[in-house]
Amino acid sequence: MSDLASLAEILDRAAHERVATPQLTHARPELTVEDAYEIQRLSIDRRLQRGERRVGVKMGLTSRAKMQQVGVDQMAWGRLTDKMLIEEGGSLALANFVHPRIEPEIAFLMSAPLAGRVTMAQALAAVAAVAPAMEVIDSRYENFKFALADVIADNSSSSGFVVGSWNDPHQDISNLGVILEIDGEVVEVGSSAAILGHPLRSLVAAARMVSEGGERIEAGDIVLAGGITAAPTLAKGQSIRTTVQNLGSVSIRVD
Ligand code: OOG
Ligand code: MG
Repeated sequence: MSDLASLAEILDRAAHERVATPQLTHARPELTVEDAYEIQRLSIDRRLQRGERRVGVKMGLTSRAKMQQVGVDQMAWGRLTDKMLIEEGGSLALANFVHPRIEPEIAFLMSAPLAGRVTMAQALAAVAAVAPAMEVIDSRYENFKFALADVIADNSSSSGFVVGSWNDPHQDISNLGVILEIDGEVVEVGSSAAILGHPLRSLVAAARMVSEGGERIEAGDIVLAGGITAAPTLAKGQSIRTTVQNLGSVSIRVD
């Protein structure tokens, strides 16, 4: 097994066994961003070999609130599989995660592939629908602490996501109010503008970054644009809801 494949196995096992692992860069400070994306690819390949199906991609660290929370100030992307999808209104079993957090997001459903350098208009033309969404992030690293290469290798912390009703994308989504409620109490407020000034910019960045990784966004893919606010830690018994102005709400329970 190659060196990067053995690091991929460590992360895959940490996710599978729900046991946090030391940051890779502690022992391997020389790991590059390129190495990290290769580790991510190899670790997701292990899941695909177990029968999971790729359903899209997620962008991360596209808002200042998120960058500040985790102390990493560059965008990263990750892969979404069908096993990570939580049914809207459904529940998440805390026992399946290490130390999960939740964040309000906006999801795009793609009607056409998107790759390389594209304009915002080209990106929009490839979108079938837009929805309120939430991502469950669950760093496989101890204390939820990581450097850029660590988090990329760890599929940008992605471990679950839930998508609300799909809406017509031909509307102004540049500055929609967003609230995150836990048990009916508002815990975070923000705007879709927190995502790079406009959520479509995240899709533009995703097209470029995924292409640099040798893949592309496909028709039928779901693309998560990135957390809008800081992400609170989940606890058993909570009811979580995100509402995005004009797009609707999406909710889950924590069991
Ligand atoms: C890194 C992943 C960030 C987002 O939406 O910004 C992310 C993390 O916070 O663990 O998913
Ligand atoms: Mg996210």
